[in-house]
Amino acid sequence: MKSSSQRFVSLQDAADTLGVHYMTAYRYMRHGRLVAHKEGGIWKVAAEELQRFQDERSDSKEPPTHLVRKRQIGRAAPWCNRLEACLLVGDAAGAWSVLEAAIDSGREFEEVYLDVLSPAMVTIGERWHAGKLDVYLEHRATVIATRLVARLGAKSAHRGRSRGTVLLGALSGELHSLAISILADVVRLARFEVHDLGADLPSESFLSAVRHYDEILAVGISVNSVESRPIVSNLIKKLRDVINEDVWVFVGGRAIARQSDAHDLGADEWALDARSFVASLDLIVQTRNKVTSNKAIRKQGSTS
Ligand code: B12
Repeated sequence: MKSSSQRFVSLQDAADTLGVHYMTAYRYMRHGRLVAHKEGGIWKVAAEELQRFQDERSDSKEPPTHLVRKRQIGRAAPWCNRLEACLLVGDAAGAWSVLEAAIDSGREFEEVYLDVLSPAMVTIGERWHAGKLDVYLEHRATVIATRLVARLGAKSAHRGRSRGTVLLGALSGELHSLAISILADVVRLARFEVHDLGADLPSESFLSAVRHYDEILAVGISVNSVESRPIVSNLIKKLRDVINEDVWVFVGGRAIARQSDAHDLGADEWALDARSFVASLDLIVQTRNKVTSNKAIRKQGSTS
């Protein structure tokens, strides 16, 4: 609860005080470690809260990011293990009950997608890859997971003003549509309007879709096999002719390991996973809002 006597600083100032990048402070906030609220489109942190965060950090030396992530997944691990067991025996009803129980126990939808369902699929994939699972077991698990995503999407959907339109898809030869659906839902949870074009889409159809929508904020292309890179790079070249300069082109997926891979393909940005993708989209929106309000202030100044 805010009280009028409290002093607030912007998230950027909080990041400077903590000696971290803005995006890091932003992640602290998104993960609930630093409490902030939005005021006039800008994230604000109470001075007291910043002090508490600093004290906590100096008590326990900040763990490296990969440990923080492990700890989060750790919280969801029991659900993830139970879900994986249901997926492996083809128990669709049991799998849904696990997700419902995780939600009832207070797990956020984002956690359910990313720390319960996704790691269960990753482990199943690893075991299949290692030859420890027959391929039909992986296929059956994927079919159930796809149905779970449909149910989760319906349960977590919210109405309200969209913060921007995002188009997601993968090109011909790329079959990993489940990853795109999960990504799409997590981005929707952050109040963006997402058009999920699915996988295995011919480049020309991808371009038609992009032409169809007005005012796109970002286009995201999922790339899981290295062989797809040439057609992705080709598509991005063509995309530049049909989108405005301020539309962001992202690539992600298992065949894109770093930012330089994205730049080599002609994309503007890369995101490792759904959380960092949402963080980047948030930043884009924030920067746009800032520019728009600065313009408005300048306009007001020149007319008064
Ligand atoms: C299910 C599955 C399939 C299904 C897909 C069905 C479907 N409808 O999606 C089927 C059976 C078709 C399949 C086929 C293949 N698969 Co497969 N598959 C998987 C599996 C088990 C799960 C995928 C999944 O949904 N994961 C959960 C999602 C949420 O995680 P994610 O993929 O990492 O996605 C996140 C990020 O990558 C990122 N992201 C993804 N796209 C984008 C896009 C943008 C713009 C951004 C910003 C971020 C982003 O955000 C997502 C959410 O956080 C994975 C195992 C794994 N480790 O994931 C293997 C896996 C992806 N497959 C693999 C392979 C090798 C194959 C095959 C080549 C196997 C074969 N020999 O036939 C074929 C290729 C088919 C093709 N041409 O595309 C490898 C990929 C290896 C690599 N590139 O590193 C994996 C990792 C298995 C393994 N351990 O080896 N597969």
